[in-house]
Amino acid sequence: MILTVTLNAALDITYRVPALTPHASHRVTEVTERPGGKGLNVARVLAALGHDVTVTGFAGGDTGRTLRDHLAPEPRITDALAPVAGATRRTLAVVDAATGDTTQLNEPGPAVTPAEWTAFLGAYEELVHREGLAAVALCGSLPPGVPVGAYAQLIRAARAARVPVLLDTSGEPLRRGVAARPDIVKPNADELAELTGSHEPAQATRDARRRGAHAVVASLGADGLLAVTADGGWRARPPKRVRGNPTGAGDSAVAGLLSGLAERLPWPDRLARAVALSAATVVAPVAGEFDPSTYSDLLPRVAVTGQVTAA
Ligand code: TA6
Repeated sequence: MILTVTLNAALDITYRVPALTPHASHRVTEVTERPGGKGLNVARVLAALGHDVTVTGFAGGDTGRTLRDHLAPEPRITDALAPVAGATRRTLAVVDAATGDTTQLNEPGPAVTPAEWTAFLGAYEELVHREGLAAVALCGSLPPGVPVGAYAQLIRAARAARVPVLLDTSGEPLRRGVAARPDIVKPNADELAELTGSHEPAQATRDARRRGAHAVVASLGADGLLAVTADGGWRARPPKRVRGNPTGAGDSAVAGLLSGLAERLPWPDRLARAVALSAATVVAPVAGEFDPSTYSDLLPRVAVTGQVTAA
């Protein structure tokens, strides 16, 4: 079983419009509504790969209820979301059908009270000590009221329970989380530059690892992944560029890394899976889903090459 944590869960709304023009009114041609926030997207991809997943974080209000209703029929996903008095946020992705470009608008999320946070911590402690837990993923932004060092705290609890933990967040929660020594951290190029001050991905990835993470896997968008780990360094590149909606591509990369970890695959195989899943998500219309035929077509063609990792 894999546990994903989405403290700032969301109801992801995707609008498709023929062409997005500033200052114009638009007819929406297609609407989709899915459980979202990064850890929930990761969970749905893991479930599609055949893994059992427990999801936690916060859910509240009508949006929280709708989100949980969407999760209920998923046979491999167990809902362990904690209650919050405020309403779960919505995120809006507007896809321009003409160009394929996506504009993303994310609400801040419900205010979490100190009592709600304390109750969550108790439930999380119990979850990380469950028999058979293979890995924990901590994903996404923090809702208002949750302490900025929250991920560092959750990483320490997972490590104390001897469960591998992956972190995917940004800003100060990422900085503090990395210092708490997660097993894997997966920043994108902007998050990595903000963390280290370096815009050179190879140097920034090594620097992020020196700050405490055991392995750093940087997602470089259409250029694939760059990994620096205790076992070596690798570059994984997709065989071709795919066009589509990149929302959730990073979440699918996380699902690839976690599933590979749970299945004890060597690093190059985990990275190939992460890159192929990520590209197959760009082709799918919404985050948290991927196109299976694109995935199986790309997987054997991802190029994984060793990299020199010395500073
Ligand atoms: O990665 C895509 C996505 O997970 C969307 O589904 C949306 O819910 C959003 O990102 C949440 O990201 P945030 O960083 O605001 O927690």
